[in-house]
This record gives sequence, structure tokens and C-alpha cells, in this order.
Amino acid sequence: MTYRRLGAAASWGAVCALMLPAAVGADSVGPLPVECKPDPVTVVGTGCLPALFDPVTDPGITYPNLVPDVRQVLIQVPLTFDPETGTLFEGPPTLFFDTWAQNLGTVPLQLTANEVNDPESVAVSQCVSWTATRVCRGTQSAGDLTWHQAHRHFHFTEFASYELRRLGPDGRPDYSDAGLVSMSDKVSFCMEDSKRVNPDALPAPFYKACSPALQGVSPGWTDIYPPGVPGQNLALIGVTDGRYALIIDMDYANRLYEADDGDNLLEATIEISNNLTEVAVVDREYPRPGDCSQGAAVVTSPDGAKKKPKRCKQT
Ligand SMILES: [Ca+2]
Ligand SMILES: [Ca+2]
Repeated sequence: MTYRRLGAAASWGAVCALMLPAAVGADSVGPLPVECKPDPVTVVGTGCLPALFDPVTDPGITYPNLVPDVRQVLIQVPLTFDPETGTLFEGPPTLFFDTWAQNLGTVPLQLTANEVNDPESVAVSQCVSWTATRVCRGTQSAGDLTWHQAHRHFHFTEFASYELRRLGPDGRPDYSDAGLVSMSDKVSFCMEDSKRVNPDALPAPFYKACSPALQGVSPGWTDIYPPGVPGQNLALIGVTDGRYALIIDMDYANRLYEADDGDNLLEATIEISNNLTEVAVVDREYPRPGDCSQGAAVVTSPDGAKKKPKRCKQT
């Protein structure tokens, strides 16, 4: 669906005039109402014409909802090149895994750069209000994009963190210091539509490039970081066969506005076997705030409006 054929300035004025209150005469059009301002951040069409079909019911704040998942796990012994000796040496057995950043909400997660003059580090905004016709009507600052040299594209920073933890006697992750086996650096993501997870979602991907100007995840789609991507691994040092918790904490710094921040922590139980050569996901838990027995922490974003609910994190 497109409305671009009506993009001329004269047409905008004519269309928008139709939306003005009756008390405002045709001779005193005045400034365009918010609904009619051409918005550079649009998914379907531009400007006020799509809003014309939804002019009286302000949708208000509409947020997406990220929910993490992991589907593929494997253990390999990576080879690392030693430049001093010119040889390859074996590292420790390492758990490789994918991360799915699913958008299970009803509106897109969409990020746009505020300024692209300095693309190595760009403040971004998130669309936080969508019309029913998928036009962005409002944005809020939501973090930064930075150039990721290893991946060769722009990433949204502080997006996820990974931990491997031992299980306590109750089968839940041990969040004490002694329970931590391995943890990742802060993981950044370039968001795009990798795979559809809801059969009712739009059949074609919309966010297809890791651009600093526009990236995101459509509703019913997921971004996937596969196991081979840098950062998608945890070293298995001091580990024997058995069950462990792979913990994915998505948007842990709560930079992104979501309809639900309480489902961003995934505790995936994995079973390692056959002398650290085989691994499988055997269970998934999304503990809600208050579910934990190990203590909790409140994560508050720099934007005081976004306070993340209490989580099962280390005290
Ligand atoms: Ca969420
Ligand atoms: Ca969030």
C-alpha cells in the first residue's frame, strides 16, 4: 500500500485541512496538526494521509515487546592463531549458541539515528507511538548505535548479556558468585527481520539492513544471531558433563521501550554430555519479577521513566 502519489505540497495542505476542527475556517489553516506533519520515520507511506484514516482515535503509546530465545547450541574446540609462533592452538571447549530477539508485540521495534554525521557512535530514537496503519507518530531517545568492527556494521549497544551458571539443589540457576561459570562481554546487536515466528505476521521482512538510519524487528518476526557470530559463545572452563543454565538477559540496561519488560530474562537449561562434546536445550524458563529466591535487583535506565522490574540477578 502506498500513498506517495499524493506527496505534492499542495495536496498535503488540502488533505490536512480536512482534519482541522470545524471552528477553524479554510482561510486560517494555521500550523499542521501533529497527525499531518510529514514524518521521516514511516513504514507505510509518508505524512498525514495514512493518519487521515485514523485521525480521531489517537493510538497513544504503543510499544513492541522483545522476548529472547535460544534454539541452537553446540560445543566446539576453537582454534586460535598465535602470531608469535605462527601456529594454531586449541582453546578450551566452548559453548556456541544462537540468540533470537523476537518481537512478540503488535507494533515494530524501530530505531532511527538522530544524527548520522558521526556514524561511529550515533544516538538513536525508538518509535513509541504507531497508528493502526503503521505510521510512526512519536519517538523517544533510546540509546546508541556504534560501529562494530568485527561484524562490519552498526550495532545497538548494551542489548544483551549472557551467562552460564550452575544449577542449585532446586534446579534453578545459582546466582551466587560461586554459581557463575562463564559470562559474556556486553553484547550489541544489529536488528533486522531474520525469520517470521508468527504465521499471522506480514510474510515479507521489512527491516533488512543494519543501517544507522533505520533498523528494527517487525511484529511477529525475530532477529537471529547464529552461533558462529562473534560474541555468541561462552568458554567451558572447569566444566564437566551435566546440566547448566544458559542465561540471556535482553535489553538488560532497559534502553528500549517495551510493552512488557518482565519477560526479557531467559533461563535455558542445557545438558552437556559425552565428555563435553554434545549439548542440548532441555528447558526454558522466563522468571517473572518476584519469582526468584536468590535476591533481586532493580535495573533502572538513564531515562527514569523506564524502570525495569525486579529480576533474578545476583545480589
Ligand atoms: Ca519484553
Ligand atoms: Ca525494555
